[in-house]
Amino acid sequence: MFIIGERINGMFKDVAKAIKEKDKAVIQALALKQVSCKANALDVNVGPASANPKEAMEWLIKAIQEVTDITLAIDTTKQDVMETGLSLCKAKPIINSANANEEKMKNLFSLAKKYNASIIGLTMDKAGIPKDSEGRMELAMKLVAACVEYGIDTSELYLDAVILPVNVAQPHAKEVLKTIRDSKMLADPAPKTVLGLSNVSQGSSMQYKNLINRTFLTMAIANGLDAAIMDATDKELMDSLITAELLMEKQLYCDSYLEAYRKK
Ligand code: THG
Repeated sequence: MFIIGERINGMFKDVAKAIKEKDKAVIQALALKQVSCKANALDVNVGPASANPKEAMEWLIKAIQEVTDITLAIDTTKQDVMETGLSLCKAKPIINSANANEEKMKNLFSLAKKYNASIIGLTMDKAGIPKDSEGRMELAMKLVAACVEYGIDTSELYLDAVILPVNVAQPHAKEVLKTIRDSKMLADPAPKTVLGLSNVSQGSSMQYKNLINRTFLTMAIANGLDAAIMDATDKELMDSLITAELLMEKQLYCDSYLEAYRKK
């Protein structure tokens, strides 16, 4: 599993405050903690309330790269913020995200080519998120076609079937799982699959959020999920991930497999 740490996101109060007060230490500690918990990349999102998102993105990336050269997933809906972010990355970046809207695909697949970036493609368009896997697959096909059109290897595409909060969109979870399974057949090499895992528990009762996240992650891994934007610092979530991968024969069994994974 390719783990993209979700914590550097202005949606979180501590991050929003650190951006506002230009408190680098808070961001750098979050970056290092996620890396030590085995994140393979870090999502970077200035959050909805940022007054100057371009400046905030630049500040975040510079702060992070003072302490680690890890892969960054630039998480923004704004084209200029995206390009600023991509231009600053030391490692090969990830665009988070494109969707199946024509204009958006044109802009973001061009940027992926220009910056040699991987690209997350959401199975949504101007009409929103389809209610079933068939609708999601139609949009996934458009994203795969855009790879071909812009000369991007289909293995660089991470299809995101967009999981919605289970408390308000319960029928979607099983459709997302089916989309993950079916996505593999769209191209050779197969596109990868990713989820913004914590969406699934947003708005659910606090006492069940972590349980919902780790149960859904386990199910998604059983259906072939390749990557997740998730809380790598959640120990029980990581234990579930490692165990699910073990049972899918993605890790070699040994009696102390959790410790062995963390030592790698
Ligand atoms: N797909 C892609 N990118 C994404 C998402 C996605 N980026 C953003 C988001 N979704 C993934 N990141 C998060 C981060 C936090 C939460 C959900 C998704 C979250 N936070 C808690 C809440 O809102 O209840 C806690 C917030 C807090 O503690 O303040 O749920 O789907 N490609």
